[in-house]
Amino acid sequence: MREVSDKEGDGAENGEKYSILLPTYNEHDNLAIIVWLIVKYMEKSDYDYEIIVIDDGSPDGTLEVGKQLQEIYGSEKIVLRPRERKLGLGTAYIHGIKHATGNFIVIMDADLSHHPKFIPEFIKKQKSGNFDVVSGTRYIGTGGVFGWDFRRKLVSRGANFLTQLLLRPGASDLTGSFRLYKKDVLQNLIQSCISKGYVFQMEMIIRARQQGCAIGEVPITFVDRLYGESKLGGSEILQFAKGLLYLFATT
Ligand SMILES: Nc1nc2c(ncn2[C@@H]2O[C@H](COP(=O)(O)OP(=O)(O)OP(=O)(O)O)[C@@H](O)[C@H]2O)c(=O)[nH]1
Ligand SMILES: [Mg+2]
Repeated sequence: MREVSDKEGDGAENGEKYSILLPTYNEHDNLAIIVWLIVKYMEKSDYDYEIIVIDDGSPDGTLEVGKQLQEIYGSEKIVLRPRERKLGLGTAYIHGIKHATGNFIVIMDADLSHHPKFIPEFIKKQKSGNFDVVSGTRYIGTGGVFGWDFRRKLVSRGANFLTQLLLRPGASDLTGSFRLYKKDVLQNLIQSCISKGYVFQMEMIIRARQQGCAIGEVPITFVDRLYGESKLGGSEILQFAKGLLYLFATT
């Protein structure tokens, strides 16, 4: 029998395991910090977990950082599942899920925009209502965005607003990507999703609702990346608009 501990969580006793997927492309400066924070908050809560790093041949040596982290934390905790070259986020998730041994999957960015302190809150929320999906939201309660210029805020708000209007998805943050899923639910969802790029996260949550998933929300603060380059340009916005119309037409 396990000893009774004074830690906050009760995950390990329940046989729950959380696989945290970290897709990385040029996150050399961020990976060690994000992993350290995940370990800190997961250990504090006493949940069983693994961190799966899916690096797509980052030229900045992100994978080397991963290897060093594996030596520090062990290969049970840090699982490296690299791919040869940049193949995109959507397939990075699929690749990661294939190797996940947990019954829950946490998806988050590795660039410190998503703070690991919210993971235990996602888990508590999931338990509170046996939710299929728990989605971080910047748009209710204490949630918010830091470090974005007006243009980017406008794009994000606009995208959410338009989508709320057209699709009525019943979730407040559609374009965010910090979420917890039951593994089997996520596998089904990913298979039914067609879009690539920014619209992918939105399609996931909309299809989740469509398929009758129970969705819980947790307010998160989102902080713009400090290190590395942002890729939101005019072409992404256009792609998003196309994707939205596509979803509007097909769902
Ligand atoms: N494995 C893999 N990871 C990727 C790829 N593209 C992006 N990522 C990672 O996915 C996460 C989200 O990508 P970001 O570049 O932060 O996208 P964003 O948050 O929309 O944009 P910015 O933060 O403004 O650059 C980060 O951890 C990236 O390193 C890819 O093609 N393959
Ligand atoms: Mg980012």
